[in-house]
Amino acid sequence: MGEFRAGQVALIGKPNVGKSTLMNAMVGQKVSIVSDKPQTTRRRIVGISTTEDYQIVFVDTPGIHDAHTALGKAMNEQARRALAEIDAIVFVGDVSHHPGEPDNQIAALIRANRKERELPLILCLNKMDQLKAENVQRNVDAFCELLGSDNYMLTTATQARNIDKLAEMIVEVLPERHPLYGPDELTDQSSRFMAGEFVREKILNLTRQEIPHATAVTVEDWSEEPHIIRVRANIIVEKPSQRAILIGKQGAFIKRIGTTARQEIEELLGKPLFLDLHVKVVEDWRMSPRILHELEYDQ
Ligand SMILES: Nc1nc2c(ncn2[C@@H]2O[C@H](COP(=O)(O)OP(=O)(O)O)[C@@H](O)[C@H]2O)c(=O)[nH]1
Ligand SMILES: [Mg+2]
Repeated sequence: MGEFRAGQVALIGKPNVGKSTLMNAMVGQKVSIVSDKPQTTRRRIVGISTTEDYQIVFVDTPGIHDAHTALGKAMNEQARRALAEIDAIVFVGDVSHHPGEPDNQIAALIRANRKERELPLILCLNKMDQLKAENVQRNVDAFCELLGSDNYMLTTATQARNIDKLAEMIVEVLPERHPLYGPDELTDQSSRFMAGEFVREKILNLTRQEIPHATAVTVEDWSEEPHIIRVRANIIVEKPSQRAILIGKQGAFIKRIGTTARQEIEELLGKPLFLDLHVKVVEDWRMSPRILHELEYDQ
């Protein structure tokens, strides 16, 4: 057996290809929230997979996209910064489709970055479960050509298929090094931040297009008592009409959000939780550097 290997790996790919799902499968627990809405991941999230032989630190980045708002700018900045500190790049693509324009843009960014620094590149061709047999060769070849590498693995992140094989490919290119995090650490996010994210995930998954982009969650109070954790959080929206939708008839909708989020946060923390949710209207919060700072989206 060789020396211990450890390093940071950036997951790069257009929105919705399964980067967060892949990271959670690698870590073995949900550390990055998942939805079918683009731009779910708003800040850099770290997920850690440690065995006796290696530690892979995955960096799940917000996708690069047009920055019209302060939130968009902060997300792009984080994606770029993530690239500066890493030991390898895992490009994630949706192999059930032929690569399109967003993939081209990301490939160009990766090519430019590798010109400055020869970083190892691994292609994770995900959503293999939705890949039609007659398209396999065509799509796989197109991704390999686009990225200039045939170092790829076909995966189904939702079923953890070939995740172990992908991990082996990653470990092969990591430097021999001591672990960067303790053996039990799964993420560098605070429990407080994760609790807010879980609430946001439920909103993303229970509402339609307009609401998700207009929503943020801030944790206002966090007190740990011997047998229970008490949390008060604000759900921030941009308009009174959005507030009305989230609250629902006689508070039924927000109750549903609270119940499903609470169960997941309790699982994460291993302790009962009292979750007190409020909905607040803050016009144009996505333009406000102060609120983005409060949300930790600029860190
Ligand atoms: N069919 C299928 N769906 C997947 C797979 N991986 C992720 N998804 C789904 O794709 C959507 C986006 O996933 P997410 O991890 O949030 O993508 P991200 O934006 O790249 O982080 C979610 O609805 C996932 O459940 C996969 O391997 N197969
Ligand atoms: Mg994501």
